[in-house]
Amino acid sequence: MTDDGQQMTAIKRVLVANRGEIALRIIRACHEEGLEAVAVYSEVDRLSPHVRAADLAVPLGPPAAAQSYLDIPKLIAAAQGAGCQAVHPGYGFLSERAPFAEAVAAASLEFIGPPAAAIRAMGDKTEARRRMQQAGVPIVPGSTRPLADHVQARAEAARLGFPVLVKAAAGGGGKGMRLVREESELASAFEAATSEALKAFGAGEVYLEKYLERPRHIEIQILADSFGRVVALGERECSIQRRHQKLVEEAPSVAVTPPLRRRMSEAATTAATAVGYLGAGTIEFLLAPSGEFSFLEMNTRLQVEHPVTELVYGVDIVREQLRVAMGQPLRVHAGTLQPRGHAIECRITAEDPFNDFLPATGVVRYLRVPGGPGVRWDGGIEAGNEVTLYYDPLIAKLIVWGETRSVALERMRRALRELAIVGIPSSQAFHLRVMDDPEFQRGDIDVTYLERAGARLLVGEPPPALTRPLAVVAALLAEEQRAAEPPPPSPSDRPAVPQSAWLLAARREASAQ
Ligand code: MV4
Repeated sequence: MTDDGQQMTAIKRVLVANRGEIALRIIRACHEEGLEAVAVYSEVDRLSPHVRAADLAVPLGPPAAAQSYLDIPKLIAAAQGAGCQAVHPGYGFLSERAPFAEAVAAASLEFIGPPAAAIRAMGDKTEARRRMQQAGVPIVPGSTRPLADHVQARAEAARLGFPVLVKAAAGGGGKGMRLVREESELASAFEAATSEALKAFGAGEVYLEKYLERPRHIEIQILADSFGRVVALGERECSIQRRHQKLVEEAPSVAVTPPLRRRMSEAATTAATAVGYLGAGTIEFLLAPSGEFSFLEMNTRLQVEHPVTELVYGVDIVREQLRVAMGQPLRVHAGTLQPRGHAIECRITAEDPFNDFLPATGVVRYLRVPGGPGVRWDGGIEAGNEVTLYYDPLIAKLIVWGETRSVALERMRRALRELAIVGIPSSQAFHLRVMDDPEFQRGDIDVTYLERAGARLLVGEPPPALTRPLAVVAALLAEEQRAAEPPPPSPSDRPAVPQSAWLLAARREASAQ
């Protein structure tokens, strides 16, 4: 880009350096923005919807991520070979690797994301804390430099008071993190976190934070353009997590009042400005029960849960990313941004909630996607596709919008009941139980919610899994003969939850085994 923010080369074709639902999401945005999209795919993804949705598709080779979606030279070669002018990294994979952003720029391609310097500053958690402190953004009390040894750690912990968290400077997302409730545990936690961080990130530096009890995880979506405009699109409530994997997200949060939203938005735009941010980013905060919030980390990429913000703000975040990369101004105006209604997202994963969320593999034989008013399905696989252990277990994001939180909640229950996945276990039934949980319904949640509620949510019989071969065959045959389906039952014998005849047949088959 030139100094006045204008694009040197017009973008006509974008390489989407990702797979699955987010690749498809980005391809759709490209098409609406009048751009061509180029997909990349590993051998196991050749039949994926994102490949067929693209205008061109470049094979990357073996399924292992290191040899496909994480292979920087291969991706750069794909972009150049396909005549692209820009690269969108999506989330995960290379999206927050500064060397990738630099390699893209070095190949004279536009990186659809922030400058590498912003990725680097926020990737180093102690540097991020220093930068935020300097900018006046409240941070969790703790150290702003890595600690040299556990002697230093002991002094810092004495200053903060127990409990404290030992965190990896190169970390994020909970890896290399240790909770320390009393001084006697500190030295061993320091060593454990250091070696875990060294193994996971190749960098063993750790620092300390005061441990906040039962906070909410609230994050603010921001957008920044090359004309100096930074806007905040309100918050997402992301407290419903299991082992640092989010399962349900919503916008807005029941805990955020309009004045708190203004203060958090102000802090988030300040944070983005402080690192020279461009494009879409997210500032994560912990919100204490007292109402105090503090900076946790910044995600310098598009996030999985971006759709809930899109639905309540009426903004297409991916199209805004594309516009910013093309040197165009944001289409959103801070003065007019008001959340409208309520959105909830469930991450439907190929995991068995009744078996400790064991990742499931296999072929999705049949998929009935929910629809109707206020329902959005951001999926990346369809019937016939295989779910493998090479990548994350996300099947799709089911997102609903309603005028109020309770309308959205009822709509999610309805949509979850419409959904049918035959062939592999999924988190569907668990999501229904979360929606049915009185604590969730009251919005009485914090980051420990699933830890506390997990057992209660799993009591009772799991619904019969539609995964046994004969259940699959029954579903397929019945689907084929849909035309001959009997009418729904008459009022006198209507079951509590209406089901199609084939689904009932498949369930009978499954439970008969
Ligand atoms: C914390 C915290 C309490 N106090 N930091 C977990 C992952 C990483 N992103 C930061 N995490 C936490 N940091 C302080 N000082 C509690 C958590 C935490 C958490 C945060 C967000 C969402 C879910 C969580 C689950 C457990 C712990």
